[in-house]
Amino acid sequence: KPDSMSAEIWEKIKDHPCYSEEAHHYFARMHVAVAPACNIQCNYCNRKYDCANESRPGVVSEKLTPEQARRKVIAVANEVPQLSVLGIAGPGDACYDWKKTRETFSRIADEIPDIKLCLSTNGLALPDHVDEIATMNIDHVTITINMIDPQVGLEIYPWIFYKNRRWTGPDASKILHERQMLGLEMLTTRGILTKINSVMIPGVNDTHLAEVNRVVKEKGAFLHNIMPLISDPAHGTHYGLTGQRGPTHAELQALQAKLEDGTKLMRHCRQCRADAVGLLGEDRGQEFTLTQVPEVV
Ligand code: CLF
Ligand code: SF4
Repeated sequence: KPDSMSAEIWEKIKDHPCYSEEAHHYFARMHVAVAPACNIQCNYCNRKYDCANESRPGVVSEKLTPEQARRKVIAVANEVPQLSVLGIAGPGDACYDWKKTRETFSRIADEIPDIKLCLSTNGLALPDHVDEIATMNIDHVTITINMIDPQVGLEIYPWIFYKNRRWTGPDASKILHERQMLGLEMLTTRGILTKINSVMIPGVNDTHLAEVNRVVKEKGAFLHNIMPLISDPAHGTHYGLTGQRGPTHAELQALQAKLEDGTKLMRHCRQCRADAVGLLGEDRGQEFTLTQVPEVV
């Protein structure tokens, strides 16, 4: 345990492969793709594929019901002894269809009480569920924050769906930003560890991300994970069509170097699929598709 870290935080991260770089050599995570729908549109996303906020875009995950997810997690837990974390990270937003996320986590926690629960969200619906997140012992939440300035958001988010209507233009980004900040503050207050994911989009938010890093640090974020935009015209995303390129490895490293004094950076993210299984960088998802999982467990 690093000297500067409290015992309580160490307990939470020591076997979480994303929150602890050391842990990722020894502990595995799995994702269950129970969250198909999303309440916002990101220009780097194509809904037919996985949520690119946390997952590698351009792959389609098998969508599961909470009961199917329960079966799958039990099957994996029996085969993969390193399994320590269950995440819900797409293919859409894990907080939008909250009932499904909640039901999935509670069914699984009933049977495997020591598995750590983790979720990833764009943050729009997050403040509505923080109290339940706390009572359900979900100790790790990732919010994707790509901007803190709605003018920057204009180029990333064409619309959001909030309070029964669609919002566009600066209003959309302003509401999203306010909800993300509120959600982050609420999580911090309750001692839930937050990771911020930011998609680095050259010419759109790359220079702005230093400001994002500073603000999320102030608000108590534990880690900041800067993910390179993966833009492939074949994925049919807005950016793919406009020819927006992703950053080079050197550009990503240069940005990370500038942020050395800010929120601690995560540098070992592998941009997993929404149905990934195994150690980071190893994907055993195909060994555990529904047809391979026992009907009743
Ligand atoms: Fe999954 Fe995300 Fe939890 Fe990790 S992944 S929900 S925090 S358990 Fe990890 Fe994968 Fe990177 Fe995500 S390497 S894409 S950061
Ligand atoms: Fe796509 Fe995820 Fe953005 Fe929703 S939050 S539009 S699923 S990338």
